[in-house]
Amino acid sequence: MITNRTFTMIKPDAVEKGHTGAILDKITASGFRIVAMKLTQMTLADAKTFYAIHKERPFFGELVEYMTRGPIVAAILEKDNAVEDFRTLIGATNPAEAAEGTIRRLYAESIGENAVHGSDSDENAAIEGAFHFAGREMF
Ligand code: 3AN
Repeated sequence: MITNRTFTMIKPDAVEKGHTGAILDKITASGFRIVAMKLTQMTLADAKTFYAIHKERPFFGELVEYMTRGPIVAAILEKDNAVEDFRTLIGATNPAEAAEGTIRRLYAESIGENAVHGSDSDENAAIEGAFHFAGREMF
């Protein structure tokens, strides 16, 4: 198991608003190396699979609709302690509670449309990275 990698998505709201460059700049300036990256759009089936863990939650329909409405930037990132350090960099799920200077505080609108995803464990980072990228797309 690779433990120094995490998976992120710059979500449709942030891509739509033109924040992609600023967010990538903050990520690389914080010491993360981009291992894999692409602009892509999830299908309904993709989003339902990716967020299957949330399928019983009341916001599931809204989440799937939002995540499929436009392109996202998917990326695998590498850094020591990547999962935890990236969660710190993006801030709390609810941008109103996210710390000053975090990506969600700077660029997210709401708990539903919160600009970026960050894996919550090494295990999920590996699963989520493999969901979006083939081995030959990782560098
Ligand atoms: P995080 O993205 O911080 O790990 P999760 O895994 O609890 O948060 O939630 C996954 C995604 O589901 C969030 N990024 C957000 O888009 C959406 N979400 C979470 N909680 C809510 C909520 N209470 N209402 C609407 N959408 C939510």
